[in-house]
Amino acid sequence: MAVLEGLEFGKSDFVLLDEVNIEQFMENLKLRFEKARIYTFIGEGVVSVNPYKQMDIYGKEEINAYRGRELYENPPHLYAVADAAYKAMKRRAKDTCIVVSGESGAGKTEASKYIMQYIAAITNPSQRAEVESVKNVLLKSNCVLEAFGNAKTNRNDNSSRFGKYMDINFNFNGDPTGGHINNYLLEKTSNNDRYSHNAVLSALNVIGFSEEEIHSIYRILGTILILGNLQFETDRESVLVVGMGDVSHIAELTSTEPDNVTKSLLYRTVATGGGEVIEKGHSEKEACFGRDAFTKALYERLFGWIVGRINAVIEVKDYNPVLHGKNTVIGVLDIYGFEIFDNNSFEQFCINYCNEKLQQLFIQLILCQEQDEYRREGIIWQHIDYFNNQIIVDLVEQPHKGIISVLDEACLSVGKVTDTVCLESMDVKLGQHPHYTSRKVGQNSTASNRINYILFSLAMQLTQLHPSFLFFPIAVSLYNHREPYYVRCIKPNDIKSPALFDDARCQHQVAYLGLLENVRVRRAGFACRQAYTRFLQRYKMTCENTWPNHLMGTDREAVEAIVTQHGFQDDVAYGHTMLFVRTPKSLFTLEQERAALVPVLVLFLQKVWRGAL
Ligand code: AOV
Ligand code: MG
Repeated sequence: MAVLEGLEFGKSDFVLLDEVNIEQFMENLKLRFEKARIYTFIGEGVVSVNPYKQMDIYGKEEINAYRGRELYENPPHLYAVADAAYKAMKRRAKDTCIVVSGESGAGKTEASKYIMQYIAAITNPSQRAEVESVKNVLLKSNCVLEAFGNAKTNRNDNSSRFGKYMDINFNFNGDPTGGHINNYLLEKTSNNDRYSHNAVLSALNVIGFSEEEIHSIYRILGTILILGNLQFETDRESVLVVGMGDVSHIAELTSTEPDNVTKSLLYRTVATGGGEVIEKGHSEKEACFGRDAFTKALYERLFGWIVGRINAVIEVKDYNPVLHGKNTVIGVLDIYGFEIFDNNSFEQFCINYCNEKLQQLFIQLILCQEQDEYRREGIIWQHIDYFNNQIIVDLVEQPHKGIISVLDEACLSVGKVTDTVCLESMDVKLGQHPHYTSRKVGQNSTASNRINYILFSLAMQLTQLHPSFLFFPIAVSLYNHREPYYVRCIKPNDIKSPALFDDARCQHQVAYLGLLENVRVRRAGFACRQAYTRFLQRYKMTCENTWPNHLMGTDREAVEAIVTQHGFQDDVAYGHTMLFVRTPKSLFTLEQERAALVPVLVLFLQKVWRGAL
C-alpha cells in the first residue's frame, strides 16, 4: 500500500475501497487515470491503464526508489511488481513468472519491456562484463522480435502477432546468467516500418548475428516481399507468372535458376494410383494459394530461425551449481491480446482462445495460491464466488466435441468438408452448450457475446490450420509451479487518446478480467502478510518491549506484543510463520509511527557515536 500518495489520487490499492462494488472500482480507476496515476495495486498484482502518452515515471530515480523495497512503501508501479518477483526469486530461491494480460492495445508489450528494463537495471551492480552482455542481448532481442513479429492492426499500431515467453535465468547472486525465448507465432505478416532499419541492424549486431547472416535475412525478406506481390494470369489454359523480371529477381536472391522458381510456383508433384510421380499444373487460384502458403512458411521459418539464433546466444552456458548456486528463473509472458475485427479469421480464434486459457490460469492460481497459503499457515478461509471461464475453454478444447475437435475432423477430410458442413457439425455437437450460438443465429447478435465472434471466424481455410498455437496452452500450464505475479492491462478507449476514459469499454474489461473478484478474494482474506522475522525487523522500534531486542521466547510472541500495543489484535491472524493483516490500515499506522521515529532514532544514534550519551 503506497503511503506516499495523497487521497486526491484515489486509492492506490483497490483493496482499500470502502466497499467493493463495480461503481467504486470504476470511480477509483477513472480518477487515477485522470490524475495520470496509471497503476493501481490489487495486493501484489498491478492494474495498468494505457496512458497513450509518454510518462516520466520510468527513469533512474524511480528504479532506485523501488529497488529492494516492499510493495506498500512506494506508489503502485510495474517496478514494484517486478521487484516483488525478483525478491521472491532472490531471497526464497523461487522460480517466478510475471504474466501480463489484457486485450489488444492495452499495453502488454510496453509493460513487459519496462519490466525487463527494470530487472536489467537492478542486477549486476559490479558491472561484470559477461553479465552485461547477457543483459544487452536480452534487451536488444525485443527490438528484433518486434521488427519481425509485430504489425499494425486496427486495434494497435504495434500489435504483437506472436506470443512471447521470455525466461531470464539467475545465479545465486541474483545476476542474469542467460535466458530463453519461447515464441508462439500466429500471423506471418510484417516488415514493419515502425522500426528503423538502423535500430534493427544495430540490435542484430549486438546479439551477435554475423554480416553474412544479416545479409541472408535481408535476402529472405526481399524474396518474401517480391513473392507476396507476384500475380498470375491464364493464357489459353496454361497459368503464367505476370512479370518475369520478378522471377529472375527471386532466383537471384535465393541463388537458384528462374526456371526452378516458376516450376515451384506453377506446378505440384502428384503421386498417381500406379505409383508414378507426375507434375501437375496449378490453376490460377491454386497458384495464388501456393504463393501465399509459401510466403508464410518462409516467414515463419525465418522468424523461428532468428529466435533460435537469439536463444543460442543467451542460453545458460557452463552453469556450475556448486559455484553458482540454484539456477532460478523469472519468466515474463506477453501474448497477443484478445481482439475482434469486422472480419475475424482463424488467427483471432487462436488468439482469443489463448487469452481464455490465460484467464483460466489466473483464476486457478489466484484462488489456489491464496487457499494453499492459508492452509499451510493454518488460517481459516472463506470461499468467494467467481465466474469460472472453464466452460468457455471446454467449448473450445473438450475431447470429441469441442470446436478444435470438430476442426480436426474436418482437416482429416480436406476437400470433402466444406465450411457449411463443418459449421453444421458444430451445431450438432455444441448446440446445447450454454455459450454456443449457432452461426445462423449468431450473425445478428451483439458485441457482448464473445463466442459468437469466435464462431464467425470459422468460415476459414481449414487447410491452413496450423497446430503450433495448441502448444501455447500446454506451455502455459507448464509454468503452473512458478509463483505468478500479474499485470492486468486495460485499454481506456478505442481511439488511442490519452484523455478519454471510455466508461463502458473499461467496465467491460474490468468484468471479463475478473478484477472485482480478485479484490474480493484479496479482501475477504488478508490484504497483507509478512514473515514474523521481517515484520519484527521493520517495526520493533515502535514498541518498548521489542526495542532494541525482545526477550520473548519466539519472534511470533514479539510480533504479538507489537500488534497488541497498537491495538489491532482483532485485525490479524497468526500463521505458523507469518502474520496476516486483514486491512492495510493497521500497517499504515505502524508505517507512520516508524517514519516519525526514524529521525529521532538517527539523532539518538548520532549522539551515541559522538560520545555525547
Ligand atoms: P499490447 O501489447 O497490449 O497489444 P502495446 O504494449 O503494444 O499493446 O501498447 C499499444 C500502444 O499503446 C503502444 O505502442 C504505445 O503507444 C501505447 N502505450 C502502451 N503502454 C504505454 C505506456 N506505459 N506509456 C506510454 N504509452 C504506452 V497486442 O500486442 O495488439 O495484444 O497483439
Ligand atoms: Mg503486444
